[in-house]
Amino acid sequence: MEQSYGKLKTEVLKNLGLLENIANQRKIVHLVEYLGEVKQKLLQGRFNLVVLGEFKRGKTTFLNALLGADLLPTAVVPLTSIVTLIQYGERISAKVTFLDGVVEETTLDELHLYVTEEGNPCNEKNVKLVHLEYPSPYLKDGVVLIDTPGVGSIYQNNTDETYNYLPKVDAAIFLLSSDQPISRSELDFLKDIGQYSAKTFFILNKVDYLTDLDKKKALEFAKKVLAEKVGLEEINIYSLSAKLALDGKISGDDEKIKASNLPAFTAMLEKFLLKEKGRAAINATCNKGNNAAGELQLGLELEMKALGIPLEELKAKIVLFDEMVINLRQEQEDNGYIFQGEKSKVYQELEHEITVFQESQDIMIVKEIEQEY
Ligand SMILES: Nc1nc2c(ncn2[C@@H]2O[C@H](COP(=O)(O)OP(=O)(O)OP(=O)(O)O)[C@@H](O)[C@H]2O)c(=O)[nH]1
Ligand SMILES: [Mg+2]
Repeated sequence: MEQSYGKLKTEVLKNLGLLENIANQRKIVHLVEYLGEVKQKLLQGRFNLVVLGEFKRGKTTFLNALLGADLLPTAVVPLTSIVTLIQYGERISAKVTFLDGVVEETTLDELHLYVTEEGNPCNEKNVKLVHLEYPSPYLKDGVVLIDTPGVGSIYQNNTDETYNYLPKVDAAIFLLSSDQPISRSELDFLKDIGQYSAKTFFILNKVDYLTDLDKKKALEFAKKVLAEKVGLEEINIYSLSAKLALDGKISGDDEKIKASNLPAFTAMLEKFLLKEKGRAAINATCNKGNNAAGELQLGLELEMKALGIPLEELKAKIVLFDEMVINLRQEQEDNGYIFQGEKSKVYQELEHEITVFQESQDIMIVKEIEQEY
């Protein structure tokens, strides 16, 4: 198993290298960078587990609950505006990377000044990413937990931030909310995620709002819609309350944690990270390679088409030109005949006039000679 994983990894890295070469030759800088990053990620064994969903589904609260601390800011209004990466570190630290490449240390207390719509409206501070380090067992072995801005809110910049990050997703945790039935836009978003993510986990959050009967109905509805509209049969949707789980973890209340149903999800996640992460990483890398290959192919096709258009036009022009030459020759010939005809007509008339003139002159000369003699 380990050997076949190693072989697969080598094969995938080789193919990514081939794509990188093509992108390099064709000077497609963003693809060269992207493929380089994808290769590095596979080589270093990093795994991007990204929390995704529409705005206010409880993504950030869920991440806090998973890590057992109030790390990232949450609110009732659309809030997260910047992608935040959480990696393993023995001590807690936070760094802000700006769009110009400058990196600054910050504190958890000041995070809201960079990663929220309130503290950093429309990203006026030009933040690219925020990196946190935190000593959680979920983050061992290269797992990077990533919080993203919710899509679909009035803040288009938040939707764009998350969409721009999709190509880096290896696996996704997709949050739905039990107080709002799954929507058309959530289904569209899921299809987009599917292009990159090797595995998507589903959470139906905020079930503390519902009675057991309503919880069952909400779950059945979400499953039915995902099966019918996205073709996702046999999926597990974990219904839980991130808020209750976070409260329970912070206060050390095991009853609350149990009632939140978070343990059912974490048990599955731990198993996945232990046993299936390697395969998922390879699959996700193949998805990324396929997408890059698709982009390269599209570019080549467009270029070939662009080259083909003048060729076609040129051929048509040559045909037209040949026709024009034939027409001109014909016209020239016709004109030649007309010209010849006109010329002899003029000659004839001239000859006639000269003859008449000569005759009249002859008569006059004869008359003059007769008068003299
Ligand atoms: N009742 C209840 N409220 C929750 C739960 N999870 C989150 N919330 C609340 O929902 C609101 C939104 O939570 P956030 O974690 O900020 O949601 P988000 O998806 O990160 O929001 P954006 O980053 O703006 O997209 C907050 O007021 C949370 O306290 C839950 O399980 N139950
Ligand atoms: Mg958030």
